[in-house]
Amino acid sequence: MMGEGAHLVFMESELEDKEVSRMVKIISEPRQRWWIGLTDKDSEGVWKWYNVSTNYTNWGDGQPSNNGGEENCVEINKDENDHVYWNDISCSRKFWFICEKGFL
Ligand SMILES: [Ca+2]
Ligand SMILES: [Ca+2]
Repeated sequence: MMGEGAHLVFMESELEDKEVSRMVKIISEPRQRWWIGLTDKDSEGVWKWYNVSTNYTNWGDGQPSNNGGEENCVEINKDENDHVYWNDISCSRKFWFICEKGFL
């Protein structure tokens, strides 16, 4: 996952989130899910890009929900209205993923 200096994308600002959302709208089918690099697995409810706390979030309605007490990773997907939002979900799911290179 960390090969070649790439890692799951960190969207640390609205600008970066909008850029990733723009790409997802182009490449994604509706309701197709994509992993991003946000997690609260170290401390429930404390969301971090790998190990850096986040100031910016773009959660969907009712998220993060921590369903079943085990939603510690974050996917993004676009809904039928072409709106891209974040959702916490079990880390064991298998989705496509979005990586970035050259940013930390
Ligand atoms: Ca959680
Ligand atoms: Ca959720």
